[in-house]
Amino acid sequence: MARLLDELDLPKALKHLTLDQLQQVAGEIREEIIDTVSKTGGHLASNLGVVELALSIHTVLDSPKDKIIWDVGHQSYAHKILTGRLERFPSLRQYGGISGFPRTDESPHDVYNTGHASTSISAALGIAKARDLRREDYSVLAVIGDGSLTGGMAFEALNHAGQLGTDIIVILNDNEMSIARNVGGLASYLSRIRTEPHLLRVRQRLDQIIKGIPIIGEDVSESVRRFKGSLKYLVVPSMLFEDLGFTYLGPLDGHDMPLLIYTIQQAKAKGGPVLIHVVTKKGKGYSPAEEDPRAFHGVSGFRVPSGKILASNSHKSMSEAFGEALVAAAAKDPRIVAITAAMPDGTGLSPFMKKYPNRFFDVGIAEGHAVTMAGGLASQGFIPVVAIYSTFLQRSYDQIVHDIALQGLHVIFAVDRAGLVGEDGPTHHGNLDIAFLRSIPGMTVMAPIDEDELVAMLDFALDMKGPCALRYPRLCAADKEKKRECPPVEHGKGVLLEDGRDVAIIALGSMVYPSLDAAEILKTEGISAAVVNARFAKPVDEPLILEIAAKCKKVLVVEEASVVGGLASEVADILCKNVEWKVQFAGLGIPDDFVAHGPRDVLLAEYGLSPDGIAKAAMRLCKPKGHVKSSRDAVHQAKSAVEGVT
Ligand SMILES: Cc1ncc(C[n+]2csc(CCOP(=O)(O)OP(=O)(O)O)c2C)c(N)n1
Repeated sequence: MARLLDELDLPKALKHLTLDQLQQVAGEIREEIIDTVSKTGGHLASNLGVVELALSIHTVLDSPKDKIIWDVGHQSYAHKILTGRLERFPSLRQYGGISGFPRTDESPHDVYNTGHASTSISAALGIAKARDLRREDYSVLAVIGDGSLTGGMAFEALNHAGQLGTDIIVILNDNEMSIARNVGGLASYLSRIRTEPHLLRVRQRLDQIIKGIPIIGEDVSESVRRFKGSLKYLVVPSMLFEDLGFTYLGPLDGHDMPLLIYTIQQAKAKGGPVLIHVVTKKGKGYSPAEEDPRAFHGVSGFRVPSGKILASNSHKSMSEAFGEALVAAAAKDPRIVAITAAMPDGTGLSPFMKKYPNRFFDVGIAEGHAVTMAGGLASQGFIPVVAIYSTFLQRSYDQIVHDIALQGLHVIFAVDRAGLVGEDGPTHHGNLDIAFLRSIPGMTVMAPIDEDELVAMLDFALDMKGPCALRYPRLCAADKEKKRECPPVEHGKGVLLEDGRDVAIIALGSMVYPSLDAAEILKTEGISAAVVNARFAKPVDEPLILEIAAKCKKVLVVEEASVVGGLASEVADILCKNVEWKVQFAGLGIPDDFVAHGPRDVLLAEYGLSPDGIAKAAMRLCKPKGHVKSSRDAVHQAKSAVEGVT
């Protein structure tokens, strides 16, 4: 049977559908999402939970004239399907395909790029004020999850919106989950609202009212006029949101489209800041995801009938190795405590959480608070280990500077997902950490080449004084037969792995094994390459660099990080200070640009951060004017395996 989804002129046509037709479209969208994400990977459970919500919003609003902002944006798949991207949907998160997050350059219906949590209300408020200043007339609506509402910025925006009093609709999508179960006083507060008997009665009364009115179009507007007085049934006085200056409507069943459509209409008619609290089921409509929304929050591929998740890689991840090592260290030292900002699974801290619940803190999506809380613990003699993805650590820059480094506090930052993360794309790549951490006085920055070195570096960091960051990607596995010994870690000391005459490759962290492979390729070209494992991005091993540069006269620095402010710039500084040798130098890293989404190995190859690319860069140094023979084209070689999803 032909799908309605293929026939309708969306999103406009939604306004003319019956409830049965809307429900049919909801089912078709769910199937499309499940089918696609099973192949491409992505944020399955969050998206299945908001299908009715997206349909209801687009039924009432008139996008792109009306502006819809999806917080984090990981739940925007139904919105994408409804706004002209059905055909391209199978290319979700693929290289050259559509993004897994809203992108203004992808569609006029995506009015604001998102990817990091808790930004939607601020952005919506800015857009609403722009509308007011120009005396224009459109609705602005932000959808934010209960997890993302734990981020401080969301509260800052709620606080300000209440003061400004402008027309803005915030839909709080409450599914009781962040990635893991949502945490904190706010989560308990929402849970109380959901279950309060008085409110249950209000909802029953409201259901009766809604059942009596037609679903959409003019009829609803008419009903809204008739039921203007009924708004009081939706308003619960003296609540947090009311006190902040919002009209609060809810809590509502977020899968009940007539109720949602009616309430969004009501919110539009009411004006001022309105918060609609909807309760949804994460993973709705696909039982494996309903049963385990945590596992299906972000998945690689899976088999649709059974729900069996296909492992993206059999190697132990760096995150797991870190988590296990921290548990072992904590057994020996009771001062060790661990902090995550809503990512216990992704950062590998779940075993620590289970083993040492009293020494483990999930602070919610609150990276700034996580860091300063670590500072407080460190000031009292504890050794906090804060595990945060590189991209989200950007949120806590001032806290690292002001609350940790300035006071010389011993806090360890486990900077996971450093470098290119793959399919999640530019909002999630972690290529700036070296640049922003290196510039902080007193900071030590290390990058391990594999799990063994990560464990050795963690032990070293735990014994150190002062702030220290370890940065690593999720996977950094070397084939067993290629695996290098891990000599003891010494502060600011690198390791010469391969001696050579013609060119020195100074590699950091994840780029060390590819550089060793590059040295093999170079051998076949008759070039003898030295390979240094830099280990430290700060302090850098100046004596070793000078020694190897003096010998080879050509230096190539390779790092999976931005070339601006990275290790290469530090090495260039060192070499410049020693002008008596004429050293030829090149840096290979991530260019000064935002990197698109796609498989990590494809992206790395695109920037020359593959064995072949590194070898080519080294050859360019050695044979600057000559023809550089390519052993193979790494971009086309790269597999398109799906990497992890945050
Ligand atoms: C600043 C920041 N920290 C962490 C994350 C990782 N992250 C992505 S989605 C998510 C949970 C969001 O929960 P919620 O808003 O309730 O949405 P749900 O997936 O439950 O619908 C987290 C922690 C992020 N995107 N941004």
